[in-house]
Amino acid sequence: MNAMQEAIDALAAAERIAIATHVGPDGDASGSSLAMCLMLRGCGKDVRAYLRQGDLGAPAVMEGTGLFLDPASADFSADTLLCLDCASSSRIAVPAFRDNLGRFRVVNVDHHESNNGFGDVNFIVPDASSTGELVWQMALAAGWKIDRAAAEALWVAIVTDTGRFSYSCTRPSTLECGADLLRRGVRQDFLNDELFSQMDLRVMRLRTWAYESLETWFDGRVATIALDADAYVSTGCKKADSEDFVDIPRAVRGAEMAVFFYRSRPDEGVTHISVRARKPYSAAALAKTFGGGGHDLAAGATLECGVAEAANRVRAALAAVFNQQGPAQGR
Ligand SMILES: [Mn+2]
Repeated sequence: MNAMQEAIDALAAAERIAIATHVGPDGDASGSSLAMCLMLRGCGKDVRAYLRQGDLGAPAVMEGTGLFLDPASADFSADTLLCLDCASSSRIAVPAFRDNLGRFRVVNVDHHESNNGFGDVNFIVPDASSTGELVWQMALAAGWKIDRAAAEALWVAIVTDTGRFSYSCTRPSTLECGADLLRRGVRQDFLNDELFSQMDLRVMRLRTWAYESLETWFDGRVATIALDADAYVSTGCKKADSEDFVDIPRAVRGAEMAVFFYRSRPDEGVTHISVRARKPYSAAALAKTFGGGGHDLAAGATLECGVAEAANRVRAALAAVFNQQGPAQGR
């Protein structure tokens, strides 16, 4: 029997289902969790989905997020635990569940290549665009009713993980999924505007700090930004607010590699780097130099020093790659 059918059967056999996703939930995590909660309730199941309301961010616009329960209130009354978009059990955002997986039948649905198959039933498709697309496939195969609210939750999941159907993970099946969701009444203009075209003023203020810090190295082949704790403190922002800021240096035309240096709290004695690279350069190779990791296109690491020193070290490491010396360009 195939993995998807096994997962469907496990949910069909369940009476009481707890749904959990990863810490720091993104749109795929919250959207696939909400869609599953709505659809399985539609099948008459007793379903509890755990996700802190305060962690939702822009996806809070989805209809039905009031269903999400505080992870601190989670108990062990469910017979089945459905983990969504969760690459490892240590990432589960319900602390009580992490070390007690044995108390449930665990159904693990995910698209992370690194997923170690911690479930009793595992439906893992590494080249799927998103967990949301896998949930949609399950819904069609199982015959679960996808009402507009569920379709919109799946839309949020998929547009988040595919960058609005633009990243390389977008496949023909992803667009077929999008088309099917639109036919179910998804208000894509409203949702996309809420998710992508609006930003808190404090985050926009932090962005201006980031733009101010922009530098290019090696004749513009490397672009960087750097934010120290004072930028976060003075704008009232957190680390999570700057998750996509590496796209700022990456957007500099001619940049083959982009690096974002940041230290988000005054008491943090380290500097994080987020790295992006265009072929044939490898972000992971640079990150590994500093004990980090990731993929060729995107990687990260943490350096045991301040922001300025981190920039010096990274620049020295990149000098070997870009085979050039000399003073910084720009700035
Ligand atoms: Mn995902």
